[in-house]
Amino acid sequence: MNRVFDKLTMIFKQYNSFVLTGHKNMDLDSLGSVLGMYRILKSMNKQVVIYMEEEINNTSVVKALEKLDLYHVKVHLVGSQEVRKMDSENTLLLVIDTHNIKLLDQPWMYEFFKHQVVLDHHIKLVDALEGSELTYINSRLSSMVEFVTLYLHELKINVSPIVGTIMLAGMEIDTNSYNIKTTDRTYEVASYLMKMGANNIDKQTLLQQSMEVYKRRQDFIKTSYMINEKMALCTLNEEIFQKSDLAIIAEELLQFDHVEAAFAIGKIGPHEVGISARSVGTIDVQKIMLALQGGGHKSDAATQLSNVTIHQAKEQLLEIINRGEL
Ligand SMILES: [Mn+2]
Repeated sequence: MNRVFDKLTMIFKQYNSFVLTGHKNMDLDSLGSVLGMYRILKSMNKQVVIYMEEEINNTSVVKALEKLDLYHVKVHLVGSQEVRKMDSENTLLLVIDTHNIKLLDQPWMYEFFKHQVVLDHHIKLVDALEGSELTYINSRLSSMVEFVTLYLHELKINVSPIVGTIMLAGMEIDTNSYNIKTTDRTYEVASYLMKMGANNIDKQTLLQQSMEVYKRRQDFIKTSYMINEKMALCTLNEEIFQKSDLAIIAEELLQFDHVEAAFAIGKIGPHEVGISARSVGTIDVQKIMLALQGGGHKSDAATQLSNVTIHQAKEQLLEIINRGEL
């Protein structure tokens, strides 16, 4: 990985102005890795801004931004209007934590800026974004926080304790508390973030959820059932949920005895049904989601189906599972 770091440093030296963006519906891994990269570029005396969605749905991200304020850590956040006014010829766009144009909150940005770098840890898509300067996709990384922390380490740059905390929380989210995609290096990165002052109390606050939301999710989890010896399923009602709700439910189902893979199905838009799939690693849920036009990782995948009911989505899922060839 050191060669990528050298390459990045070389590229960064050629620009003075940078825009950083994570993926749509930013999560803590996206935010944490963007903040870490912001720090690296700032230490190189660059002009850097972070693109931030107007409406932030992820409560952990909202809390993280409040914490930055509280600890007087200044980061330059901008909205899309400000980005449009930037020098598109001489600014480098850095896309972190996705390489899928559909997952950019403002896809036009990718065309707008003439120079781009794409860094991601999700399984590579056929139509991956091609950064003019560099595309680096490594699905063996637990998270983009892992990547950026290793880069910080390489450059001997520290982040402030609160940024370290946000980064640690991001890595925890992406690994489902060090249960998936976790390697010895992931723990080393966690240790390095702790050495920089990452704080477990703040981290817990960031990861905490509102009790109402929790109770509502638990109600659905109670209705979950095993669809075969190793797989659990939860189907939600007709309300519209966030994709992250589905992901959390699927993840929570993994804690139960015998569950090796779990699925949560629910409406995520007026005409869209989402399926979130998680596995402890023994069952390849990515294959199952791919068969439903989705994608992801072996232990962490999802799909979105249009113009189907929850019941139909469930039937499709069961049919693929029952075919048994996966
Ligand atoms: Mn991530």
